[in-house]
Amino acid sequence: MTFKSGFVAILGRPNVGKSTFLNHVMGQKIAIMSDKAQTTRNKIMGIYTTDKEQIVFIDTPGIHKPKTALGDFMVEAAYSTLREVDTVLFMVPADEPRGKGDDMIIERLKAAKVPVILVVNKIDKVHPDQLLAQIDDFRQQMDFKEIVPISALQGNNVSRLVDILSENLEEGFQYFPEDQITDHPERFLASEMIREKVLMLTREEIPHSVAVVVDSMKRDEETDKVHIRATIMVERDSQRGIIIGKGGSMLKKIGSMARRDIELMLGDKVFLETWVKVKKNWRDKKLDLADFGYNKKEY
Ligand SMILES: Nc1nc2c(ncn2[C@@H]2O[C@H](COP(=O)(O)OP(=O)(O)OP(=O)(O)O)[C@@H](O)[C@H]2O)c(=O)[nH]1
Ligand SMILES: [Mg+2]
Repeated sequence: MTFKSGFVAILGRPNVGKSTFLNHVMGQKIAIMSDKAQTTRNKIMGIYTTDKEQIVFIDTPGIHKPKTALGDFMVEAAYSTLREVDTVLFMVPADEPRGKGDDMIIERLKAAKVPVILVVNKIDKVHPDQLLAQIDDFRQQMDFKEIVPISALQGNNVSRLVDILSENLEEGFQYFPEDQITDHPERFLASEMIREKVLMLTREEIPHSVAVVVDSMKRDEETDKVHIRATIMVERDSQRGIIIGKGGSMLKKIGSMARRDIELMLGDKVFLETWVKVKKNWRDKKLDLADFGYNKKEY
């Protein structure tokens, strides 16, 4: 039997459920998720391997009209996958009409000449009639290889979509060892899990203004725990106050929720130490962006 493999990008507007889909397929949290738009900021691989195939999914930042250098980085990172993959999953929500953002993406997809599967997500939120109208509308915009309605949250039809991808794979290498699930190191995943808790617990401009950097991560022989030191970057003093909270209560909550997730990922006890630092307007400063993991060379 020949081994088959391929690269598949997941593209779409912010908040449509791309990372939720990736995590459902992988059966674990690789990409953080939230109800805030623009949660994902880097390309993140989810490497799905069986004894006969390897599908390398690439989760991408939601495509939007960028207003900062960070936004530019995110959108370019998403579009850069068009040059790297065999198939694109273009994800749209079932419960929102096609908008300018979708049209912009469709133009780029047409130009890229990569097979595109339309994935209509969040079908749990609509009546079947609305789903059919949505499919009809998108079908008229471009030629899709397939159209697959799913609920990434509840898992409906997700395995059907993976089957369709499998059927279309071509003979190829096993690019990654079978036990490798992503391309990012554990310290990146740890920093993301801390950022996810900030997104979960804060509102308005704070989720967008936060970056998290893991300064060190090493096993402490005395306590037999992984000791992680991380810094939460914000853009203003007032944001620093909110993240720390009354008597440090907010930071404590962020830390203990993140620690539980990181322990689950590492399968190890963790001691997490968090600091909050102000870096004025870091989202528009090239050097800061690179320091915080948003480096163009590392798409
Ligand atoms: N009801 C419902 N909600 C969903 C579904 N899939 C995702 N969501 C919710 O939609 C929100 C956004 O999910 P994400 O997976 O973070 O979306 P994303 O497309 O990765 O967003 P960005 O990273 O910002 O581009 C979260 O609150 C999810 O729980 C679904 O099938 N049904
Ligand atoms: Mg995402």
